[in-house]
Amino acid sequence: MVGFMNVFLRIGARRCLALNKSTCNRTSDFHSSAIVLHQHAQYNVTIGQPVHNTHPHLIGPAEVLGGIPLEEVKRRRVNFLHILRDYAATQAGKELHHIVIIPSANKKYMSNKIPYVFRQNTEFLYLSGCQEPDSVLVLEIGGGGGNGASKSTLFVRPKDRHAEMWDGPRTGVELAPDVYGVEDAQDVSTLKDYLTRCSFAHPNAVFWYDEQGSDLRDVSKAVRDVTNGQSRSPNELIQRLRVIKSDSECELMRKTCEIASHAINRTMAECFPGISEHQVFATVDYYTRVGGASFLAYLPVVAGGPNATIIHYINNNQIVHDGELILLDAGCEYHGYTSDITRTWPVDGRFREPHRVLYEVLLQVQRELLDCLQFAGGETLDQLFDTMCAKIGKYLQEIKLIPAGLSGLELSRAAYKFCPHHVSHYLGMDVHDTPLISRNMQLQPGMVCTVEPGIYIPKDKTDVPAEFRGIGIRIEDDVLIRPGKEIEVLSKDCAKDLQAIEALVSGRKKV
Ligand SMILES: [Mn+2]
Repeated sequence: MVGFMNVFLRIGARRCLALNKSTCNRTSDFHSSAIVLHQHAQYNVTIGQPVHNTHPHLIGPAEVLGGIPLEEVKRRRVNFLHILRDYAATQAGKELHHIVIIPSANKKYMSNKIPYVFRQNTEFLYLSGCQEPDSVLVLEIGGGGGNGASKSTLFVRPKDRHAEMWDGPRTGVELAPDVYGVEDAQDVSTLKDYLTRCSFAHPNAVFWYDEQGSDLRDVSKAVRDVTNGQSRSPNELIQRLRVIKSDSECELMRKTCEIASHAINRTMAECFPGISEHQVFATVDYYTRVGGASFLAYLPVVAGGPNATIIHYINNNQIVHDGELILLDAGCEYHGYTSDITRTWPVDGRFREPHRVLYEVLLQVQRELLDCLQFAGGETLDQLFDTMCAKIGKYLQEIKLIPAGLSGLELSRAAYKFCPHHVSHYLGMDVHDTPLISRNMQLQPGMVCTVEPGIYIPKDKTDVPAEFRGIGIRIEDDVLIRPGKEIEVLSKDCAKDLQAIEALVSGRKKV
């Protein structure tokens, strides 16, 4: 079958060359993409990012990014323009032309000519599938009562033999329409001229551009010059799409959570009294990458003993002693999708009494919160937060860490002092995903969120018994909301209950 496809593609490629070239390039169905990419693989041309021909172990056939078909990215653009049209229809001047300019990220440097790991701008990657820096996606819809034509143009860096010798291949203007399924591609240096022509052709056009979030200064300046500073960010509209994950995105979320869960299990199993937080960091980093992740999704929190009471502790340079807990908050990025998991365990594999008491309370709260997503009390993330405060309040009263007399809002306020952060955020391509989507929004199938209650008791909190001071615990899982109020705990493989953790860390159970 594969052989047959190759022959078919080779013949197809020749026929394609014989046709009018622009017609061929602009036919953006899967077959023409495969033909053109195949043709270039034959001539040993490489694209500016992994594609199926050059990296079949990473990118499947018909995919533009690992796990994401090109057709899906094209559909995202169509869906975004629908959202924009619907939005425009509710506004004055609904006949207007809309021009949306979405910049890529640029390379960032740690010191002279030494780059940081490149990470693409999420909104740009979501709508273009393009991993290259210094590129811009321009999406347009015409006026005409919301039924006007639409167009997608990708502005990319041109081919440049010298630059490519140093920094690797670029896709270039000619191949970009086939690789990314856009209608047109242009040299990024011509963007300003293009926008100027648009503004002449449509004097009342509405320009959408997120200047604050843009790394591309030249593009920001061009947009400002052309629009007189009159542009508005499209990100909220894009995030309305991004917050609901497609089936392929859910599959990637499953995988990234699975990789991180197993990496954290192995990290627990390799712990011993006297280990440094730094070594725990290295261990979880190692196992996520070996598991297939690109890198950790954020600087992990590796906090031994009382360091765990500092919520964003990232120094990760202390020794963890016998009898102390370790809090590890880590997640990875797999084909652009992130996990975010926290576990807390005794470094020597045995929960001491105050640790056990607090851990059982928090685990009970965390389990009940997962149920709330399915039944009641977790209709929105903000509601889940209120529920968390009430539940932590109730259970901490039971173990006498909060005065018995408190109730209602007073009790929740007292609980908030033990857990001064939100219980959840959306999760996806970014760790704190779709931040412009309110946490007051009704949860819907396809959303992914974290559930992460914690209890933190600083060493100097003198109004609780001494044995509880200096303890910080958080338990965080990643959850996919499914149809019919079902949930799928994506991080379910990560050891969580007391016995499982003790068995794993003490070596009684092998990973
Ligand atoms: Mn989180």
